[in-house]
Amino acid sequence: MREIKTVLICGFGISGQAAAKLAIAMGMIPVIADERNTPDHLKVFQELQQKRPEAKAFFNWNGNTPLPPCDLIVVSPGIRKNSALFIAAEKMKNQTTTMLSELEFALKCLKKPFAAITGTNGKTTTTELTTALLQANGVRAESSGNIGTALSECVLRTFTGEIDFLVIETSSFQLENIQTFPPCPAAILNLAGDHIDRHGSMEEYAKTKFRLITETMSPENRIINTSLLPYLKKFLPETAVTLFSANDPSADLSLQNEMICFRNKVLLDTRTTELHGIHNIENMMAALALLRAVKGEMALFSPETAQALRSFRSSPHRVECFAERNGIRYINDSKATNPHAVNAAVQMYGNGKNLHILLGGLDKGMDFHELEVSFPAIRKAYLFGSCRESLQKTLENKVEYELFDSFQEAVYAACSNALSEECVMLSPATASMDMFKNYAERGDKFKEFVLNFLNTH
Ligand code: UMA
Repeated sequence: MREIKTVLICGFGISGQAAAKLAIAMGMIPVIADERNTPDHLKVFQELQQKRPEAKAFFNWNGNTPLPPCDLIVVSPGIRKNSALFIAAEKMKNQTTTMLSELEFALKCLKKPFAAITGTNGKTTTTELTTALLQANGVRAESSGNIGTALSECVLRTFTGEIDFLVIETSSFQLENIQTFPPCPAAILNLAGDHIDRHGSMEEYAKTKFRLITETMSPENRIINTSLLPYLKKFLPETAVTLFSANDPSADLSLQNEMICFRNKVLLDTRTTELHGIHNIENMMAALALLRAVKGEMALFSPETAQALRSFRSSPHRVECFAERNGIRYINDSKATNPHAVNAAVQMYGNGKNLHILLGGLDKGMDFHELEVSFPAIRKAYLFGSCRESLQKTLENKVEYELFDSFQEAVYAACSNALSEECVMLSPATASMDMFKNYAERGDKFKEFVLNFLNTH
């Protein structure tokens, strides 16, 4: 990177705080702008100032205070292009001041190899699984990015020699401001309607995700699900890729008689793993394709790989069956923030009309009609959150439903109505931020309310 003295960091959440620490480690002076001011912001900023007294912060920034000149602008992923902060930062761009997303800034500072994963659903599981497979094959790998630890934070840890390889979960928000993603083993898992409010259309959203795959990469490094071939044809025609699919027997990684195969050679009996459902089989295939890209084909067949796949458990909040009482199963799928993810969970647990499903949250402008394939499995839907009325319109005359102002009341109602052989499932189809800090807090609250109910009834 050319010599940079001052870096303006827009947004001081997980990404901005990590980017500021990385900037100091790179010898730069961070200047922070954030439209909020919290005790955490102040505490972290004071720690930064101890290391770099020239650091400055503009908290509660509201557009009235001019931002000081800088050599580089680093933007956090949550900052939209139409926000006051983004617009002000963009005006500062000129021949000597460039603008990078936090992810791109961190990538420019990274000197170790890495792989990247994107898609609408399954990113976190595939990222964790790829890391586990690489670790099992002797690579000191770590997961980072949208998964919750900013890439800048992990890049800092590569400086101390703790990590040799990064597996990066990348979101469309993080890819939006990246012009060219550096070539690396990269997988696009699937694409379904999500974040359309931010990207404007499905086509724009897909285009953003496809920034991960470039012409300069080798076919082993370009990994996509067969279902994405129409997008590939549109964005990168005539480009060879590695394909994976549970529904396409001709894909490089395919499913045959419940066995994951690589070009017809059996790799794994899916019944011996703890990851259930077609979506998880495809997550395993993508992780295996990434392992092949990093360590070569032999690694696919190593006993360590098979052992790592069998012992892998996904993290909480992803179709997590956390309680079973009187024949009723309780499933926390708070991570399902779009209809495509809900449909995958319903495919796993739906059996006749057996689901009491909690749906609702923040409206991201998505099309809930995609949920219709799940309707036959729903006994009753419990609608909560700010998008409950748009969900109501989709369900009207098709599925029994009830509207709730309080999340706790919705959970209690589902628990009281469920009978033996049925499931109470939180698989909300949308983001949590209207009522909760994040999907993890929503999932934790769901589990707390269910367990309270079970202990008192
Ligand atoms: N802020 C402003 N002005 C704005 C918007 C935000 O000042 O217009 C400030 C806020 O006051 C806050 C900070 O910016 O202090 C927040 O920045 P941010 O929204 O970029 O969030 P981070 O805390 O940096 O977390 C981000 C990702 N969040 C988003 O993309 C919204 C986290 O993904 C990610 O784990 C983290 O970086 C580390 O890489 C979360 C997410 O919801 C889990 N991702 C979406 C998803 O998975 O669907 C994309």
